[in-house]
Amino acid sequence: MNNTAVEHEYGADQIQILEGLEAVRKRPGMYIGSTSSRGLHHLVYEIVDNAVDEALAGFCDTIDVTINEDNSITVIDNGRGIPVDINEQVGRPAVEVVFTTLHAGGKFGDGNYKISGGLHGVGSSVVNALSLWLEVNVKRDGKIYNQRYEQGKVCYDLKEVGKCRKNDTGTKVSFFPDAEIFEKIYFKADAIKSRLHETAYLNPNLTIIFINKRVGEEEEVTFHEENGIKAFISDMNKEKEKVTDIIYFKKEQDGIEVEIAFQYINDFTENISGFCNNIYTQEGGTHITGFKSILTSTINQYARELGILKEKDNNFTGADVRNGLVAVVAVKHPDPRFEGQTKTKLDNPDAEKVTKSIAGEQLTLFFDKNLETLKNVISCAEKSAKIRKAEERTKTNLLSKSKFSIDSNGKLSN
Ligand code: 28F
Repeated sequence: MNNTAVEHEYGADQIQILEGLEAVRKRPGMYIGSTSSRGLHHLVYEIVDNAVDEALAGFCDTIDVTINEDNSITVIDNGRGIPVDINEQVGRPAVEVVFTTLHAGGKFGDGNYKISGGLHGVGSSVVNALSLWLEVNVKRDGKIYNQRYEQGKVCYDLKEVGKCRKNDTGTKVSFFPDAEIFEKIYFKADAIKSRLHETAYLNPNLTIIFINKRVGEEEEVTFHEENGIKAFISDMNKEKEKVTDIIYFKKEQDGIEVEIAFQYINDFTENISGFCNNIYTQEGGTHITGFKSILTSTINQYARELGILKEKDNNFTGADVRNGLVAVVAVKHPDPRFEGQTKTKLDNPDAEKVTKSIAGEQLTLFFDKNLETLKNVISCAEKSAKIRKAEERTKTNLLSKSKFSIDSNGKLSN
């Protein structure tokens, strides 16, 4: 068996494949955002997300993530194992196609992987292209298969390296990032742990084991969060003075699932974290907009019904209503679109519509039955409105007392 990429002979299909991965190495930023430490860690999350997809499909419940002593990464899942049969189109084993073809892996449109993330929609082949070496082991049908790649190139054909019990299945991927590509190749244990913990909150059925084998940093941590995003909120607010209990609901409509947990705390802050298909949407998007707008209108409506807002009063602003709010909004969408600077802003209009519809219904159901909680939420908004109005008055006073004013362009002038 030849063990070097150089000696491998390529057919026309393989050459096309290589050109695909070569494109990834030429412009890595297009596929993983950047070649900074952030992009480096993206490699780990890309592989973990594939394992999470297998869990979402219902075939895997445990994922191991190891930083090895040499700073390589190993991710293991106990799913079905990536198929090893020959792909008819390419004439190569499916697993090889997954690692050597850009966009292979059936992330979209094959029914199986309906709710996978696909932030950059790239997956295993991109990690392979950007790794000095990558090895995959598949346990399937009582056999253990192995293949190795270097800088994306096949080192040897997929080979059987052992036997296992027929019901023992899964995928193991190890890789070492390519220092030619990345500014730094040192993995930060804390960053990985925190992302894995987040993944555990979002997938309550999953157990994720983090192992660090680097000398002097040895540790093993298990993440399993049976209470899902409720536990996420509860942990975030651990040290805070709570104004309400945690309010939680999860519902599906038009093929879109909306899961929301929130709690008010006695703080002049707002903290809303959005996720789509397990991906943190740093720049927000339609799911967040939908939740914010329905929360604002719902609270204003109640405040009027209760006579807390009088006819002459203005509505609470969105910021008033979110004063003290800590929330997680997690949606599952069959075909997510991301936009924005870092492609972390959900763009699907139907996500806004469905979030509004579900949250509107569930908020009303909840507040109708929990008047005390409602009153506490409204008093958070009142506090914010009071401060806001005082600030507005101060501003007006300053302006009228001085010879300055705001001109039609919104600029301070005299
Ligand atoms: C450590 C990282 O990547 N796990 C994965 C699977 C399982 C299947 C799959 C993956 C089928 C043909 C594309 C198995 N059996 N962990 C992982 N587990 N991919 S990735 O299928 C990929 C498609 O080519 C799988 C039946 N269907 C799917």
